[in-house]
Amino acid sequence: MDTLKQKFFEKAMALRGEIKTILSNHGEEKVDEVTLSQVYGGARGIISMIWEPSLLDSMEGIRFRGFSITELREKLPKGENGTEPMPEGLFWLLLTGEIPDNSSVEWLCEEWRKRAVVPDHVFKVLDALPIETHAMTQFSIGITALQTESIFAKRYDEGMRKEQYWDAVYEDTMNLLACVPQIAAYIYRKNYHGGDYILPDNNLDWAGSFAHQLGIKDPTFKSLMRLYLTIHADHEGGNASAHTTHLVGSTLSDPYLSLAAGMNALAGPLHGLANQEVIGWIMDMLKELGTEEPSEEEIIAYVKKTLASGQVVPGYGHAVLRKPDPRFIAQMEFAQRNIANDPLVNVVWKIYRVVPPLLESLGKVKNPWPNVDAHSGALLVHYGLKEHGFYTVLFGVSRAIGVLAALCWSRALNFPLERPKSITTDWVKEFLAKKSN
Ligand code: CMX
Repeated sequence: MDTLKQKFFEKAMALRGEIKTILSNHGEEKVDEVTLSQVYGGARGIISMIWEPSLLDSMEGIRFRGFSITELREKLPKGENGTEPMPEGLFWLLLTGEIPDNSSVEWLCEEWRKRAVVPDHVFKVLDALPIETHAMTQFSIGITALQTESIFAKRYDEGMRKEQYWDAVYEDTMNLLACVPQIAAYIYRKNYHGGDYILPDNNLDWAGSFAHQLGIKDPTFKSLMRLYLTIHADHEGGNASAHTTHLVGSTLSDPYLSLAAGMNALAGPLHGLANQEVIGWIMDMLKELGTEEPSEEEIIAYVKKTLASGQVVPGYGHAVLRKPDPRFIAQMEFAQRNIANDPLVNVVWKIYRVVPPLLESLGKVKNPWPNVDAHSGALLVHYGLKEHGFYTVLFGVSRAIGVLAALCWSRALNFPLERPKSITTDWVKEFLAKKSN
């Protein structure tokens, strides 16, 4: 058994024991009260799931195994030119709760290189799709086509025992994470570069090789990809892509099908697709205003127009956060350090100055601050990745790390089929009538 798998197994078995004790001593303890507004309002804030890898605080933002993004940027092993953390290190952390050393990350890097074998039929399936198929649809189909390789599905068919589920999910997770960058890059090169594919570079780390396969040569873009693929990975379990992967995984659908389902959720404009929407919205604004350097007044007028037409301002607001997203701030710091004079980046910063007070003035928006999607597009455009329709796939490559690490934990902890209770409005009426009698 490899070291990571061994470490994960030991931690998971220890936690399984702790959970057993907690439940036998405190299983009837209440952790939450639920209101009708929450039941009708998208289950906001209802505690209903265990998600070991990360926890979101509405004011502080995400903590991965207790570490903030700022701490991770300091503590995780860094990529080639030493500025940004390597996503491999984050995966190790999410799976074990420990910050890995350089040699552990090098091992993981090599392991994913070895496992990065995408069978030909996956590319054939992608090639068969009409070119106008959205990149996220292609990504989901590519992952689904790769499901032929699922060790979990194969072993389940052969009668695998429940205690062994975690092992098969770990193997599928490692293979999937090794392969998703190649599928994503294939889609990018097929859609936008006439099928001029670039093979992985085995001298590079996971994010560096992905940047190379996309065909963007600037070495700083590799650093950006390390940062990007680290910060988008996980945002606790209740967000739509994480929750969907978790739900589908709980049926013992294998990790390939579970991840594909999660990616379908990420493809929604209120979730991951917002990164595409943001840059489209900014470009439309610049076109309409006829300038690359709009004034704050011009931006305010455009935002008002967006709101008046019944649209949301993409990249702003959040279901949980109530402060500027630390993932936005991390990207802003990256831009300040590397491309502070870029006109589009400066537009993003101007929007950041004017949008929060405008949203606040509506009196209904709970969080007027930017989320992760408000900044990423401008960074990508700067380095030449201008095809907005691909942006959510980048998010998806990163999100795979978090949701698959959590899936390993869910099976190792023997979590059951997820099956919350739903009710009807008639049920609510009867409930209220009984209460008032
Ligand atoms: N622009 C305009 N109105 C907004 C808004 C925004 N950015 N954010 C919230 N609102 C509105 C909502 O549409 C809602 O209006 P109605 O009551 O008329 O329906 C009201 O404010 C209250 O919403 P909320 O409780 O503040 O926000 P929700 O938890 O319901 O929704 C989110 C959160 C992210 C869907 C919402 O803020 C939004 O649509 N933002 C823009 C899209 C976006 O950036 N999504 C990406 C989120 C991050 C991610 O998952 O990747």
